[in-house]
Amino acid sequence: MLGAKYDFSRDRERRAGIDDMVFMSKNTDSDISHNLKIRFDVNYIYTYIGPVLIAVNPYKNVDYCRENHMEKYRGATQMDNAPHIFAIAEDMFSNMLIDSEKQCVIISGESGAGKTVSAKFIMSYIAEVSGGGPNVQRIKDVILQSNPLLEAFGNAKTIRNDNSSRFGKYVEINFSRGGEPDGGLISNFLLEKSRVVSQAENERNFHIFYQLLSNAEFCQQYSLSLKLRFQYINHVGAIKVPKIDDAKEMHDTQHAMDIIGLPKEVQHNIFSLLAGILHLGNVNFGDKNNYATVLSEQDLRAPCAYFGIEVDYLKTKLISKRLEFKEHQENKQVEQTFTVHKAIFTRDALAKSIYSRIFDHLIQAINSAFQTTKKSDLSVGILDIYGFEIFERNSFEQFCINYVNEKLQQIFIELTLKKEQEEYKRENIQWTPISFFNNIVVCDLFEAKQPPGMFLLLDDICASSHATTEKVDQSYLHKLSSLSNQHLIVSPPTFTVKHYAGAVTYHSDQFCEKNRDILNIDLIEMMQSSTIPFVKRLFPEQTSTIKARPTTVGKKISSQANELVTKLMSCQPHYVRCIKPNENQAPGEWNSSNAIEQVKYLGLVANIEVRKAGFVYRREFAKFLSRYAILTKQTWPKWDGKVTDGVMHIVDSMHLDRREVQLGNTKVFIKSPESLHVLEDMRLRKFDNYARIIQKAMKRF
Ligand code: AD9
Ligand code: MG
Repeated sequence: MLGAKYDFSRDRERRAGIDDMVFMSKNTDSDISHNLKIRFDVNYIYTYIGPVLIAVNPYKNVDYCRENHMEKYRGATQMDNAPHIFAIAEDMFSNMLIDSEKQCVIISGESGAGKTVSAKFIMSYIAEVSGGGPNVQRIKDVILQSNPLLEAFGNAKTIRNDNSSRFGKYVEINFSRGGEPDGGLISNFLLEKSRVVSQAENERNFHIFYQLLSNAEFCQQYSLSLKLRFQYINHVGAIKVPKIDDAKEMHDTQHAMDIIGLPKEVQHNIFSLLAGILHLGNVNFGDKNNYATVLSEQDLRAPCAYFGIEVDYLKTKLISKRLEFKEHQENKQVEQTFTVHKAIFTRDALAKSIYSRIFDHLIQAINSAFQTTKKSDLSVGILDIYGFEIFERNSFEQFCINYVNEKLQQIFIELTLKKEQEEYKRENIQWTPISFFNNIVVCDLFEAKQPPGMFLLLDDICASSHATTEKVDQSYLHKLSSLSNQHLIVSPPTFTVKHYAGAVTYHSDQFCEKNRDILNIDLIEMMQSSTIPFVKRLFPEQTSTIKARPTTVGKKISSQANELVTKLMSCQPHYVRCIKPNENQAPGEWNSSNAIEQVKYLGLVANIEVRKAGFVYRREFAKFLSRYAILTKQTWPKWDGKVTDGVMHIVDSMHLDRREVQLGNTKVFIKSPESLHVLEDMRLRKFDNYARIIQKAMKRF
């Protein structure tokens, strides 16, 4: 059903509200929210602003997102159907093939707004419509099965979302010239590993722990039981989540591990390390004259067995570390015993490190299952990261997460608002400028080099200070107050950043510890002494070459975010902006003030205005010509004259209003979607005719 023309009477959803908000007569924040509500009330969640898709979370399964609805979008243009996530996926896939351009989709919205679900719809659609063959099917399986696997280890129940992503990921799927997936790459960002050792009230640890505990066989094998009190999971009272079937998900996780190609032995290694982490969390410390002691040696047995290390080794290294010094020109060593606070910190650092290394191992395993060897210039990238977060108490994790969201908003502004306007200027197109809030000032506040932004100031403090952590965090606040920036207010012990999505107050305690994030060398060496080869492999570093000033979390996240920006900027971008209709994860409930708030900070009004005043379509002359060459005899298969004459020949032959089209210096601009529709429609019809002629000709042979 190539390019089936949209049938108005068939889709009742199209009768409600306006499906491209560029055509609304009034477009304040509340008009936009109202239009989304009207559609939501008739159970339709998708709406466009030009090419940008707004997706409202329905908190229930809707029939038009099922697989059997994909066919309708295949080969169709955005205008052929009601707005849909599959139309965005189709657009990416077909643009990639037709224009030979890399594509990416940036999915944004606050926690629980539906980003991960949207990302999965896009992946499923692309897997469904792209080419076949056994090896291709294997790649598709890896793409699809990477989701349950990474969600088991990287998602958790938070108060905002029962399945909240606690890491960010960018999935690139590479294609052959014929449109068959032939590899891929997943990049991950900043797993919130502090969750392994503690969670806020009514939140859970990562799903995988509960999945393990839900399985009787595993419980027996790894000495686990829900009745046992594991400090790393049970102290906040959110063990079972009504909507999550941990036992079933354990099954899915194992299936995904099989598909990714993780050998059973490695799966066993991973599960026993997870059990080891839970048991490690139950090792407690006593205080003897301000020095820590391990309370019960018995508690060390289980973690040591699962980590493959000696009980005495762990016992010593949880409560002390080796100090090297020079005396009379000689190198000497002593064991320095920790306080109870430091011993707990050390135990937790070990647990977090093992967990995050397992997570990285899974990412590597997925990437090697993709077996990408060649660099591809045809790819589709899908960005799904944790959404903007405002909790009652916000710490370093929210600081990093919100920074990344700030960067994504910046790309959106750069590409859809600023770039668009700059392009009109550069191309000499007639145009009325629109004003909008540019959050680059907030990005600079985080990552500027000169004068140093908040990340660099934190690094300086971390590197220079040997004082107690409390003092360090205080001096960070002091340094922050020296920054004069209207988006930052310091009021110890907190500071507030005015983000594009609202003001967030951060508690500075543990900022330094969390930013340093180093595992002491003794612990690395201890893990390297493991009798289990897999454990050794997780700790491959040469301890003798570990730098004096290792990379901090802040440095890592800002360089990752900037690399990501560069990558995204090299693709043709698509956007899905997700909106959460209520705070209760409830179907059918619309909270207007929340929705208006999101519409406001997503900048949808400016988005509509820029779009309205601008042009829905722009392409380099040659690309336009090659896409629509089939429309006229003179341009098909090749136009011999000047490229702009060829463009205008097509425009005139299709009887487009000349006021609809402007030729810039290098690109052709088309004002309204209707004109574009005429071109697309004709193009598909011609291809259909062609296909029929070829089919007929084939039959004759
Ligand atoms: V977070 O930043 O990772 O905390 P997301 O990813 O934005 O967040 P997610 O996609 O996980 O949110 O959606 C939250 C829940 O809403 C899902 O688990 C689904 O139960 C529900 N949801 C979201 N979108 C849809 C949808 N299109 N159809 C059905 C949906 N349910
Ligand atoms: Mg998510």
